[in-house]
Amino acid sequence: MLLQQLELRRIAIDLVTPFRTSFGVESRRDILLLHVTTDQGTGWGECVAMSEPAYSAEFVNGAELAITEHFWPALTAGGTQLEAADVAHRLRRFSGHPMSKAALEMAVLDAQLRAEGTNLHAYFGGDRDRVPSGVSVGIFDSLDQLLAQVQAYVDDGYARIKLKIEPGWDLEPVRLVRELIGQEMGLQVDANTAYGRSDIEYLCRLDEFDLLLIEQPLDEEDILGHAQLAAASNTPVCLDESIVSLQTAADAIELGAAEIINIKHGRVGGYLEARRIHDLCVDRGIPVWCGGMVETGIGRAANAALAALPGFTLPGDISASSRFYARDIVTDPIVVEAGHVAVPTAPGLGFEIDTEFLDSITTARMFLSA
Ligand code: SMG
Ligand code: MG
Repeated sequence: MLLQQLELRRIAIDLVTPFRTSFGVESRRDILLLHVTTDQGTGWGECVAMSEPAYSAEFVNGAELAITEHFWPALTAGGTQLEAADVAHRLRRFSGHPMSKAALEMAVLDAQLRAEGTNLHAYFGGDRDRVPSGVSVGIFDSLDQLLAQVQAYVDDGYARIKLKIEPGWDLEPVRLVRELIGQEMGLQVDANTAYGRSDIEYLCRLDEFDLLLIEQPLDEEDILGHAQLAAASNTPVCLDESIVSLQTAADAIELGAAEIINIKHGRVGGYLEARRIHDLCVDRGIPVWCGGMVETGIGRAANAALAALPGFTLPGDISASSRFYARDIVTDPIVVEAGHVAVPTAPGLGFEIDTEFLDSITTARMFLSA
């Protein structure tokens, strides 16, 4: 395909309820969408960078700059033909910014699949037409509020619960939620790097709650600390923030720091690298699951297609669009039925844009030509 134009579109979209994690609280998202025009049609990508550089070093204003000043010029230089599989290679000399690179690859991939009359589910070759849906539950001001929210998600039919934890909000919330949902339902926790190596003994006290996993308790760089926790605790240690590439995944597994991996395309630079990490984990016997970055229907559709691959043996953070948004920017938002979401089969990444609503929440548009 020949790239012709890139539209960068910023949208402002309210969350149905504030989402609090150990690194901050968000009530409204400022999202960068990409719409690429090629000689064979157009495609959409969603950049998962947040407003602040807190989950990772990337943030939405920085992503826009990286794409406009560096990545789009590099992709279009020379006007040569390219496919989605070439994007990461062409951007390889630039360090960092995986979410910005991933968004570009995603837009090109959407255009390519639409042009070929196929979709991401077929492209990946996932063997399921629906995937189990888990929900990520933020930190609350009170335990009563938490329990009411968890009960509502259980009533919505979610297949497993993930609780955000931080020092001061860990053993007690987990104990009460385990009591509420019973022993059978899948329960896991995510600390988003809020603990240190000196907390390893304390974190082992989570073992009594029979959790599916503990996600990223320590710093992104603290691979050794995660290996020490994995050796000390019965709860499987899962890495999120630490896994930024196929190489870091391979090393963390080898070092005993990753007993489970959360795969997010944005964190690793694209869906194609995400797929390679899946394949590696299948080879090494490491279970994976699909993470979420509070995506709109664009990213949610693509995540469901990724999660249909056979190595995704744990429920993903692929909740219904309504978990975060009263109205989605696609006409066919992800819904949860009997604890599962259907893998989209619409052309491309698997969604159609609700243009009228999208326009109504658009705050800025910029057009770059090749
Ligand atoms: O999309 O369901 C979702 C969000 C899942 O908790 C979630 N994501 O660390 O896994 C994680 C967080 C990162 C984003 S929190 C603002
Ligand atoms: Mg996480």
